[in-house]
Amino acid sequence: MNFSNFVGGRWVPSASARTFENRNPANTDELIGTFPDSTVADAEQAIDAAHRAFESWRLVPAPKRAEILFKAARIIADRKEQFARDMTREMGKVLDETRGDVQEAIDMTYFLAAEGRRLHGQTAPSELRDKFAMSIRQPIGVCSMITPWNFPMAIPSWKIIPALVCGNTVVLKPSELTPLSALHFVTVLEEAGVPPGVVNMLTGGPAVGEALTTHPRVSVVSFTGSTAVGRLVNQNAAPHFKKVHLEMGGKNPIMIMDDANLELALEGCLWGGFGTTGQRCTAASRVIVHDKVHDRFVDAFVKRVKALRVGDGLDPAMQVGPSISEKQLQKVMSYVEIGKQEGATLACGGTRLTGRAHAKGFFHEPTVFTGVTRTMRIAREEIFGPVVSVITCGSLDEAIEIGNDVDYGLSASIYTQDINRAFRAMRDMNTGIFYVNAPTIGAEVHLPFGGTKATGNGHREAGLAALDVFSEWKSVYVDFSGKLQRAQIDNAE
Ligand code: UN1
Repeated sequence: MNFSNFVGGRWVPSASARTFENRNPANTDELIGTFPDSTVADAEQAIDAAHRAFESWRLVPAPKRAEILFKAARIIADRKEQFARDMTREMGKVLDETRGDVQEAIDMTYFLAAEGRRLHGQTAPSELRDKFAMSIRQPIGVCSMITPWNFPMAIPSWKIIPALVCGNTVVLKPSELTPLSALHFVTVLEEAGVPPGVVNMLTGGPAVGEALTTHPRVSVVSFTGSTAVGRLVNQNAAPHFKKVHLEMGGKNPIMIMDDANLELALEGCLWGGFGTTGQRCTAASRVIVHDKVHDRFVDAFVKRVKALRVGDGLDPAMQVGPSISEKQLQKVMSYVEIGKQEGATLACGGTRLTGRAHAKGFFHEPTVFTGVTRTMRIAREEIFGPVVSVITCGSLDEAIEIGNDVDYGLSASIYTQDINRAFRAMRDMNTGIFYVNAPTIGAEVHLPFGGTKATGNGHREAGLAALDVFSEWKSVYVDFSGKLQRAQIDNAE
């Protein structure tokens, strides 16, 4: 199947006529489709279309914009199963998880579409007589969005829906590894009645990304991906003072105290560490365990990790899918080597799976390193694969210190029965998301999502915080006194 770009309300090939292939990471014999390998000229056309559409879309009453989005949510809900299956085929994660990904897009669409009847500003008394004061949100213009492959429908929804409800227009470049799920989402928006040019999508590589982050007509750039690329995005966008939202890496710890419910902690570490094959920015890639329970925890954890079933995500018996690509798998394998060389103990896993069921995909054994120290690269760098590093600690203070001692600050969690410890950790972990007695993954759509330090640049998506990325405040003063009144002067005593 040959898929197209969506520009100005029409499905069109790239002007280059070049395409690239999208293949199933669980079985590379399966071609999902070919997609346009777009050029800078294609990106310019999409930006122009979005720029033209902005003038009319911004004037559509927000509740009307919202009606279209509600309809889109209903259509996605109707097609959830098909979209989930296609997502597993192109991305690899197991069906339960791709259903969750589609559900997250539905939830986000309902949640933020409802803002069409709110988009609250403030009214405040004026310091002057016969004068009215208020603030309102205004749309900004063309928003470009660069989205990753690990949440191929959810993350485009996190960006597109708040942008649209606020009255902006969109140019989306999804990851080249998962364009089909983004295309499904955009197709639904078209079907629901989003007018031509309001949402545009084009597939392609870094040249398109560069155009979307440098073009003078783009006002907002929202990017989710690696910290290295996020830095480039920020630099590209700086000369024109674009508003930039960045959501980047993580090295998220689960802290297990000596009073923890160990069975619960085990389940959390399995899900947080190996769910989505460890390919979440929120993945629990570090487990910091109190030394009093360390051995007991590790024994049970390793047993359970060895029992995880790795394979094609369409098979309901499987719990862990493939890595997304050969390149990503190579990265995982190189970190396994790094861990060994650094002197960590390989407690289980560590090898690519190449048997008959795995030979055509990018499968790797779920891997646990123990005896990891906080200075090791496997304890500090984002691996984005099925590798968990276990570190010991002697106290809550030490766990928090180790937990915070990385460049990233996305998510963290603690397992303890002691409410005082839980609250101290909640206060002292320098992250954007924190969990008590739950793993580091599992954020819900109606709360802000994002992180501190090298994870982000101070913005949040999801929750009402998403509106702040895609709107600007306008403060409005209406003087109905009929005379010149000077603030700070005419009302001074
Ligand atoms: C990501 O980690 O890349 O909180 C996104 C979660 C999901 C979203 C994760 N709702 O785990």
